[in-house]
This record gives sequence, structure tokens and C-alpha cells, in this order.
Amino acid sequence: MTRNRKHTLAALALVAGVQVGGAQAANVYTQNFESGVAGAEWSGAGTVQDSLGLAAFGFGEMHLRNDSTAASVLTLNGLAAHTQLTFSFSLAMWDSIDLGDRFVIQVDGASVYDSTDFGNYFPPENIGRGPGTQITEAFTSFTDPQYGYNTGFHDSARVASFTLNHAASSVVISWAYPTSQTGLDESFGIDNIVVSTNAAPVPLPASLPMMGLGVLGLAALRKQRRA
Ligand SMILES: [Ca+2]
Ligand SMILES: [Ca+2]
Ligand SMILES: [Ca+2]
Repeated sequence: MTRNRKHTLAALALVAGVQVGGAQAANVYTQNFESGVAGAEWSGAGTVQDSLGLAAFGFGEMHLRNDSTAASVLTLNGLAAHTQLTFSFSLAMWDSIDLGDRFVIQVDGASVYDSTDFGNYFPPENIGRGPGTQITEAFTSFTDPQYGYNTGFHDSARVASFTLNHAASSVVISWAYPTSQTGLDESFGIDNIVVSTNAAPVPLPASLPMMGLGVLGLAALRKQRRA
């Protein structure tokens, strides 16, 4: 790419409000459940419920809570061409999840996380076990720290991110706690879901004057191509 063309592209990108470069991830989906509705892209188990004390840890007012053994499933269609997909999320671990219980995260039916090194209750070092990193305070007793739902059991939360090779135009991501004793005994929740791919950033629709600038930029590009 010529220096001039690079500059023109950079100008175009500025107009469009995106950055130039192959490494930038394009967010294709975000969901924080603050509207109180999960949306048609969600299926399986889980309902939007109060984040309670986890609001102090970035969960806002609402999250998707699943107190069953069935999976919560996110389906996204119409993804732009890509070779890599990243998704991140916050994980609420409510109540007496025993260390040694099993948590499974799958993408298109293949596990990206399937572990029994998962638990909230009687783990060593007074911290929980699970995907990613714990963001809540260390456990001090059977009931503390207490963020909600069953007040007889302490709770925790984590943040996790997964990146995998992925090229299909649709993706199905599922989160499941198949050994859950369910209800107010053991449950989990997810929130702050961000799915991104390495698809080339697409100029976002801009206001009319900005689109005008964009058209000028494109004209400049064509001129350079002909030169
Ligand atoms: Ca939320
Ligand atoms: Ca259990
Ligand atoms: Ca609790």
C-alpha cells in the first residue's frame, strides 16, 4: 500500500469513526441485559433477573440467571467474513456451588471450557474456581461475602474471555452447569457479553455531512488507484 493511500484510508477511517489496521476486533454483539429482556438471539434456560449485590462489580441492575442444569444459548447469524472469534463475559456464581461441580462452555457444539475445577464452596485459598478471573472479594465465611439470592451461602463473580479460530457466518455459544443442584442452592448468571471477530472494520453509517466526506475520500481513493 502506498503512503498516500494509507493516509487516505486513515482519513476515511477517521470519518467513519473506526481505526485502520488488521488487528482491531470488530464487535458484533454486546449484551448487558439492562433492558430487562434477553432478546430473540437467546434460547434455552435462564431468565433476566436482578444482579443484586453484583451491581458493585459491573453487573448493572440485571443479568441472565440460570438456576437449572440446561444451557443458556446465544445464537448470532450474519457474521461478516472472519477467521477468529473472541467472546468475553461476566460470570455470577450464586450460592453453594461445590468445588468439583462441572461447568461447560461450548461454541458450535465444541467445548472451549469443560471443567470440574469449578466451585464456590469449600475451595482452597478462600477463592472460587472457574473460567477466567475472580473479581469479587475472598470468602470469609459460609455466608460472606453475600451478594444475593440464598443468603445462607456466599457468592462470587468472575470475568472470562475466549478466542478461537472460527470462520462460519453464524455462531452458537452456550453456557451450562449440568451438575447444578438448581434453584436457590446452586445457580449461575452471565452478563456483559461481548462477541467480536477479526473481520475488517466496516465504516459505520455516519451523518449526511460525514457521508459526504466519505464519498470525497472514496473519490480520492479511486483517483489514486487509476494513477
Ligand atoms: Ca447487566
Ligand atoms: Ca453441587
Ligand atoms: Ca448468596
